Amino acid sequence: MTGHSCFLRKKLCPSRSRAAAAAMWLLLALMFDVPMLQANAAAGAEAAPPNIVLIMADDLGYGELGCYGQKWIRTPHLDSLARDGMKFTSFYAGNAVCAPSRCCLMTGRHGGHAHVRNNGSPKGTEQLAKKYGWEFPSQYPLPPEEVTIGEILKEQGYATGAMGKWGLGHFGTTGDPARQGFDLFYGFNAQRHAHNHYPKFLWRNAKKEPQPGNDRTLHGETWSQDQFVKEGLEFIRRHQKQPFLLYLPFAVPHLSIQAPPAAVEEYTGTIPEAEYKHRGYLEHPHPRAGYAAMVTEMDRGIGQILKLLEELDLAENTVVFFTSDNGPTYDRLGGSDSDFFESAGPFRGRKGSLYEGGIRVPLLVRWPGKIAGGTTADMPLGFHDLLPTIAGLTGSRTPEGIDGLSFAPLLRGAKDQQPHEILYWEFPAYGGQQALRQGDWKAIRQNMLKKNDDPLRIELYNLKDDPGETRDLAAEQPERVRRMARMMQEARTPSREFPFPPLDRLHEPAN
Ligand SMILES: [Ca+2]
Repeated sequence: MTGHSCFLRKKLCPSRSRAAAAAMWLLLALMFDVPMLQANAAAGAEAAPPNIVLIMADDLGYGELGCYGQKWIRTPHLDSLARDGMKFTSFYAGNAVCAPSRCCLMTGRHGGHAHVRNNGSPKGTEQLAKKYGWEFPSQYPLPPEEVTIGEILKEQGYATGAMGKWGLGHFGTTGDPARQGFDLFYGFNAQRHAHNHYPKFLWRNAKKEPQPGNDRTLHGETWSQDQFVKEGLEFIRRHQKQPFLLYLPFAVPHLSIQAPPAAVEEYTGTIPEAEYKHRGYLEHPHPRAGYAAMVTEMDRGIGQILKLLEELDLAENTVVFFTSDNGPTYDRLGGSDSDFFESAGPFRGRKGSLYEGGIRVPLLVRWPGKIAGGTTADMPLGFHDLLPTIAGLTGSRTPEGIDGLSFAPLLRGAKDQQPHEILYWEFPAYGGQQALRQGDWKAIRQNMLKKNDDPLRIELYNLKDDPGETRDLAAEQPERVRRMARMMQEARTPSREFPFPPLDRLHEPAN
């Protein structure tokens, strides 16, 4: 297991001074031809690098925001981000479930090179749990050599805070948020801890903080998501005079369905409920209303963050991102109802699937005065692009060897944004899947780890003509299938921690 000595081996660049950061930012702003900043430079004013607010929902589908066509669930503040910023219609999560997706987000690597490729805990977690008093098994820790968004901004003199669900390694491991660039972490470290939104405690860095009136049943007094907003507001106030990164990975609308009663009541009269057979997670008396309430209450919290940015006169110099870590839940698990809400929009598949519904997610980006409001971008991009993009916007370094690209030029309205040649995913779970997108074409393999006569069989879809992935064109396009199979293999390196036998065998030298 990784320990403190490992962390010490991690190469951290010396922190640059604030003045140097500002000078670097100014140079970058000039290079990017930002008129207002040029004016500042001409006047000798010191332009400050922008703050970054990176908000992520958990298991929120492509179709669950008003600005993406949602009919039942109200999301007025997130809709305002679309109106005032850029909305992306072909943006992809790093993977089909939480931990591997978050790894891509944090490190700029796609699923074929990411260190974490599945949920779950590594060997030795039980002993560590005893030693540190954890109550929930944690996920595979990010290793020390991975460079995160937190680290590149911390090096630039940013204050860095994360409030919400982490899922990339517990305290005492190399995945500890404090060892991955975050000065302050507040929330759920382990994913299972977040399966109840009225927890008995939340972590403030490595210290447990009791949550008043909560006993981890269906109801409580202190809704964890409101706590994240409260901490986020406090973090912004505390760091308003310096550049900051606020990472807000909410743990909703992931199950269990739990929301403050007043928020649920807003929906009990308008959303009809239906009979269903409950399984998994806690049972809510009004599951559809409760689900909608989780999203709307999160939206209300995001509204408070946006309001504070205005009040402190920080909105103009803050880039706000909103996205989700994977698609919506399936089969009425825990009372969720993705069919009723059309949570995945027009797409096939749900959480856990590499069909579009499991990985295509909303992305909204707002930066007043820099990003034109009400614009839409359809270029295929993904989680691994957020690190280099944030680096591009802030003048931070981009670690070498990552898979992502900066779409900062696209945000600024450039017409010559460099596109990806391919997007790639692999997921050794939910049957075992692999997928690759090239232009409008999508190749996908399913059930690779099940009993399967041909685990390498590829389905081929044209997403432009058939966004719902209903017509498999593989038999009609054998040459394209062969090409894409080759690209799939070239896009990955095998992982010791996350073996994927039918794919790993392809990397072994032929006898
Ligand atoms: Ca998730």
